[in-house]
Amino acid sequence: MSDTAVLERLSRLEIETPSWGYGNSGTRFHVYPWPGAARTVHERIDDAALVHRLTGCCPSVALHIPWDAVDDYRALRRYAEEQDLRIGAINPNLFGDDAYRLGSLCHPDASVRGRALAHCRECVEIAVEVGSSVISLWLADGTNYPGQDDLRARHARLLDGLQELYDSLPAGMRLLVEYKFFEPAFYSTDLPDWGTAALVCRRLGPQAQVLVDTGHHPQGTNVEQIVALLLAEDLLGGFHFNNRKYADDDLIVGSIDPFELFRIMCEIARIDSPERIAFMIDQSHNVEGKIDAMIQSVTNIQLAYAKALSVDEDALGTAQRAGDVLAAHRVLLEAFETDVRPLLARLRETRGLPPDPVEAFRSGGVAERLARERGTSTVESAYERT
Ligand code: LRH
Ligand code: MN
Repeated sequence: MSDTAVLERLSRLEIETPSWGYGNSGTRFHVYPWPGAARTVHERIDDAALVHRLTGCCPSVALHIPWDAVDDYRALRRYAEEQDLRIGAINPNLFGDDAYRLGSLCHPDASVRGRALAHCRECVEIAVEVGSSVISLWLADGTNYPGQDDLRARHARLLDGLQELYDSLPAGMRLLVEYKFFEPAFYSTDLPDWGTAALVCRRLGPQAQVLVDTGHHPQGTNVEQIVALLLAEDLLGGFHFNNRKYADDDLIVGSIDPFELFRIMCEIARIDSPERIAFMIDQSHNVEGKIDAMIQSVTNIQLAYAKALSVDEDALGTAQRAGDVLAAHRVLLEAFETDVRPLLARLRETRGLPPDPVEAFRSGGVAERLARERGTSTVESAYERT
């Protein structure tokens, strides 16, 4: 693909940032407060808008309910739009409530399942009010011990609950179903893998698609093959980009395995119109600054996509058809080793953006100003709350 064509495709890439990535977060061991970290939904929207101003490719922010709950969602929508920001995916929270000890939609008790469904429906209404067309659903549901519950009965409850939610979606709204192989459940998870999510989405209908969180797979999983398959089946709804070394570490995307991110983006680069895919980041920044970490994540995705778009598809096809294994592999290596940073700097300059948005933020004095204005707010970790 020519540089012009690569620039054209890159200019259409939109990455949604998560509101929860701008606040203080940590592990069950401790939450290390960051000076100037966002404390309210409005400050989280301010930071997302700043990331968009510096990168030019993050026009929407995902919300998590009730973490981002407000009384007037139309006012919140206006607040975001006044800063050229759209409100994107609405994430129901079916894990942050005492009632969900044994699950939410899969809970043995019908009244708890009803409560979970009511929350999801409330999130559909919120999505309508803020102009969002995406419900992004992850269930923490699962069990911790063999025998704790009937696994087939849980699956039946899952299908019933999701069917009722699906039936409440207005036309044009999508339900993205996110899977995860474990945690917080440590024996069985009701939505553990892409296969279960795909079966569920097929059963629900065309408004349901699979969300691939890149940190939600067992070690050694070929994530790009899952992406390729979901694309082939028109079941790929979106991504939660992050990176991990061990489990669901939620680290900066591309920070541990940039070659994996490149391989994933190669599958995306091969489709003509990736616009229907929700490219979203899902990270928590436990020991680093939130805003520059988010901008670094955005530029890492842009880098991987630019490299993927510069794969010589003709040479690759020729080598594959000839069964020349190494030649085919070397075509990919050539693209991965290509320094596309000048191309990205050019894209940014043509749009009046800083060539290196991370540096622009870090040298702009914004972090210091936010620390002065917002101070440092402490958050207790799970253990400390006991
Ligand atoms: C679960 C998950 C999910 C979010 C949460 C913040 O691990 O990936 O997408 O709800 O992180
Ligand atoms: Mn996620």
